[in-house]
Amino acid sequence: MRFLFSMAFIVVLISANESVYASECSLEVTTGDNLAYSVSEISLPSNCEEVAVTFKHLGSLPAAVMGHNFVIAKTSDLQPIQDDANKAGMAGGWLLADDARVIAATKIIGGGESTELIIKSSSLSSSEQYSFFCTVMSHSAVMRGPIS
Ligand SMILES: [Cu+2]
Repeated sequence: MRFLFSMAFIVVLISANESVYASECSLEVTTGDNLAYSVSEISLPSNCEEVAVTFKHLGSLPAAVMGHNFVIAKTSDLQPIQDDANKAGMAGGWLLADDARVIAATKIIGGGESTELIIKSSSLSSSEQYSFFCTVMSHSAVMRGPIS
C-alpha cells in the first residue's frame, strides 16, 4: 500500500514537471474581429529548441472578412514580404508562394478557428532582429511586434 502511494506520488511529480516544461516552450497568441494580436511582443525562452505557438481567432467574422495569419521573419524583411503579399492578394493567401524570407507562417484563420506554428531556435540568429506580423490586407501596418 505504501509502495502504491509512493508510485502515485512520483507520477504526480512527473506530470507536474512535464506541464511546466510544456508551458515554457509554448505560448498562445489570440486575435479577433479587430486589427490586433493579444500580445505586443514575444520573448522566446532561450532553453527551448522549438516553441509552439497556438494562434486563435476569438472573433466571429469569417476569414474572408477579418482573417489573420501569424508570420515570422527578419524585421528588415517585413515590408518586402508585405508588398509581395499584397500582390499575391486573397487568391494567393496573402503571401508570395514559397517566400524564402518567411521563417514560419500559419494559414489565415477566421472567427472560432485555431492553428499552430512551430518556431525553431535554429532558424533564428542572435545577431538579427525578428518580428511577427499579419500579412492579410496590409494588417502588418498595425499587427506587428518584435520577437526577442
Ligand atoms: Cu490580420
